[in-house]
Amino acid sequence: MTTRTALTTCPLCEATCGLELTITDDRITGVRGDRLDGFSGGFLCPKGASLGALDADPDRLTTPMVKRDGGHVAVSWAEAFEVVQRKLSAIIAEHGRDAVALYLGNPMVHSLAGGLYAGALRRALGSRNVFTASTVDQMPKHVSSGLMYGGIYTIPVPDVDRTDFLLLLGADPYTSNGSLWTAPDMPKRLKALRARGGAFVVVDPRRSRTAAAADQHVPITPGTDVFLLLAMVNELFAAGLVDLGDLAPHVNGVARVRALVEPFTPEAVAGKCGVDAATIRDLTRRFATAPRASVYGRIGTTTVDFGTVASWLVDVLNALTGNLDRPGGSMFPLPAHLAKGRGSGQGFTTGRWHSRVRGLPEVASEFPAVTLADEIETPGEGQVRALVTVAGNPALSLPNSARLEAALSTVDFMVSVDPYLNETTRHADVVLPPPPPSRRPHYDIAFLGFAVRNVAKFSPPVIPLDEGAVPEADILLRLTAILGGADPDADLDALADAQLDAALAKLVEHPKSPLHGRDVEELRSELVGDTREQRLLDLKLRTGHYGDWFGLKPDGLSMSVLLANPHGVDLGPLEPRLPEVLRTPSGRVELCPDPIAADLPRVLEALAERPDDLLLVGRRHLRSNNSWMHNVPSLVKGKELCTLLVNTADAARFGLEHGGVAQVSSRVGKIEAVVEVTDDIAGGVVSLPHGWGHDRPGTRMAVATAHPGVNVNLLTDDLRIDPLSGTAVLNGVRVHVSPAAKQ
Ligand SMILES: Nc1nc2c(c(=O)[nH]1)N[C@H]1C(S)=C(S)[C@@H](COP(=O)(O)OP(=O)(O)OC[C@H]3O[C@@H](n4cnc5c(=O)[nH]c(N)nc54)[C@H](O)[C@@H]3O)O[C@H]1N2
Ligand SMILES: Nc1nc2c(c(=O)[nH]1)N[C@H]1C(S)=C(S)[C@@H](COP(=O)(O)OP(=O)(O)OC[C@H]3O[C@@H](n4cnc5c(=O)[nH]c(N)nc54)[C@H](O)[C@@H]3O)O[C@H]1N2
Ligand code: SF4
Ligand SMILES: [Mo]
Repeated sequence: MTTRTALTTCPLCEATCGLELTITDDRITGVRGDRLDGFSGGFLCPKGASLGALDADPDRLTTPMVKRDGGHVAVSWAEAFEVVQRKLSAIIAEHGRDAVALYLGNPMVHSLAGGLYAGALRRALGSRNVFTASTVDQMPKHVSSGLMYGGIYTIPVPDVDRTDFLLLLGADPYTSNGSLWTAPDMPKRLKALRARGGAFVVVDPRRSRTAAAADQHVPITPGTDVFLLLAMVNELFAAGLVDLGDLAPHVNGVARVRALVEPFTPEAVAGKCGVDAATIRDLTRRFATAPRASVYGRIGTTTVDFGTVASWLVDVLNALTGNLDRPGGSMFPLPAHLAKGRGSGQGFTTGRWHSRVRGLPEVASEFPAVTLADEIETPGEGQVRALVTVAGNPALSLPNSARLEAALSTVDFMVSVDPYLNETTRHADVVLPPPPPSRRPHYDIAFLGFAVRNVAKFSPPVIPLDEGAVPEADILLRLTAILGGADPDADLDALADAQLDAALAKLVEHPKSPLHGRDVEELRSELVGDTREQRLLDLKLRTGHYGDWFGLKPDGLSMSVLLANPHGVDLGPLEPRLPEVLRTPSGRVELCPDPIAADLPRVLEALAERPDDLLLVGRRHLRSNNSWMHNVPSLVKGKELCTLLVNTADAARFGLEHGGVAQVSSRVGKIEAVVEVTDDIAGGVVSLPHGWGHDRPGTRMAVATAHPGVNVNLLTDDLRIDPLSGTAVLNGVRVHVSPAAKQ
């Protein structure tokens, strides 16, 4: 038995914590926060602490599986890829590329392989039927950023370490550890904000852990943040609090915004959102007069009826108070794998094509996930007959999941890249399992772009790949090759080199590039790394903003520098990036984009509608991670996590008892859930977490099956979306509750 320690980066959420692992032989036997990681400072949450158990989960698949006689059996990789190639190419040959749909799930953005190779997979597939978890999550923020700044990833993050006043809407970072806002140890950062005399306020229908720690908790009617934010902007103008400061020369559309928000006075919205006019005025004044302030909205502001308008208003408030792009406000990170921009560009549009069945617009080259079932169910030319899922569990994570599951069981062929046989992959004809976290490298392509400091860190695999295992990068590349028409055993090195060469060719051919005129093959030979992922990342690092440009900037960043600094490299605090970061045709921030202005009449109409009697919202738990970590015993033991939160008065009104069982019904379905009576939730609101419902046959997750919980997405409605982004309405779902009939 040999024991050693190794450093890694936790890939489980957006916080990117550094971990120090104890490794005994080929198992993780201990996990501690890495105190020398300058960014995370030793922080560790229960999910990170259970990385060893997750990594060694006996239910994790170690070989590909194919469906035979209704069950799944292990096969070799060669056989699995041969089946995939044969089936997919036949379907494409007969029905065209749109007949194959792709669903990319959340862990794709937490893996280096996904960050580097998912794009090529999408392109090789060449189908319009691409779906991702973004349209049950953050797509409204991409759309508002695309329209305002020209780039969908140009999302400002609260500069939490330097701000004086933070307004958080529909987010519970004490539990989620932040989202589109990478800041490990959020509790410590928020405490530090208060300790230096600042304040933070939480708007949430539930007294979340973050709300409980805040200076002020403002309960709100679900789905109505848009009205609160409109009234705050209205009040900024009315009270003469608008002051763009240094931002003014970079912003178009202020007068138009003023006209648009005119009807939404604090008095006009108070009844609708359940926040009184005096509180709205007070919040606005404190926000506008704080030396440095930032407003941030997350799940409770995106997965709602007016998600895009609310996401836009968040940035409008920051801009009108001069807090956009300044220290202590909301700022644009500059990660190491990217270069600076040029200050203008093509801008962003949606609806370049539309979905076949519901005619929904394409957004960021994908369709709303809510319409995947439509496209599978509806016959005709272009019908989806095959499905590729990568790191997704749509059977639990998409609205109206009963309908979706029924649709999944009808596709002609389905292949899933996933380590588990779960609610989704049980439908797959072929399952291709990636190696566990300990066997793969990590550099956070997605979330370092939303980090509150510019940092860079590469973590090599801490345990060598098991005999016969295939790295996820290779699984994705091989699928890419197959979809591109290659044999199932095509040479991946050639494919990966071609990708590197294409990227290098752009640089050597560009007259303004420092690498202009250099030799592609020679540059490729200088790339450092044991794997193709690492070498591709090296290319991005060396040609990024801080890069060494292949020796032209000897002090610059490269894979070699990151390998020599396993606790990470600090690249400094966020710096103002306007106008360089912009890609709008005007070269300015478009504060009032036309598509958003065009959605305002819908908001005004909704203002007049009567509030609903009872609305369902979601929540997250520190020990749970969407749908897929319920197979780790330490994370599910103890008190039941999947409960229906009901306010005391509502419990009396509906005849519900603490610990009893309620029946909850909506337009699309009916479930039964254990009741937790608490005044942490506002009257007229009930809450159920998502990701549960592990009671389906044909899965292989023993622990999860013993703690099934119920699937809230049997209640959420696939017909309700935010039209600008196609994002599902998962919060503010109309429901009825009653005591369940006694068994
Ligand atoms: N009602 C309701 N529904 C929601 C939400 C909500 O708040 N309320 N939240 C939504 C949000 S924000 C999100 S992001 C989505 C998530 O939706 P999805 O991305 O569809 O689902 P996850 O639960 O994240 O499941 C991830 C899948 O990836 C697999 N996996 C884990 N690690 C890896 C890996 O390294 N490689 C591969 N290939 N696979 C891996 C897991 O086994 C699992 O099957 O759910 C959404 N659904
Ligand atoms: N522990 C843990 N961490 C996670 C995840 C997880 O499942 N577990 N999932 C990860 C993922 S994929 C994501 S996207 C992020 C999400 O990160 P967050 O958005 O911070 O996540 P939530 O904890 O769902 O917080 C949403 C809050 O919005 C409130 N809410 C619901 N409806 C409304 C509304 O209409 N208005 C307002 N103002 N509030 C509302 C809910 O009560 C809840 O407290 O978390 C990530 N981190
Ligand atoms: S907060 Fe997120 S990144 Fe940090 S240990 Fe927990 S799961 Fe991992
Ligand atoms: Mo998410």
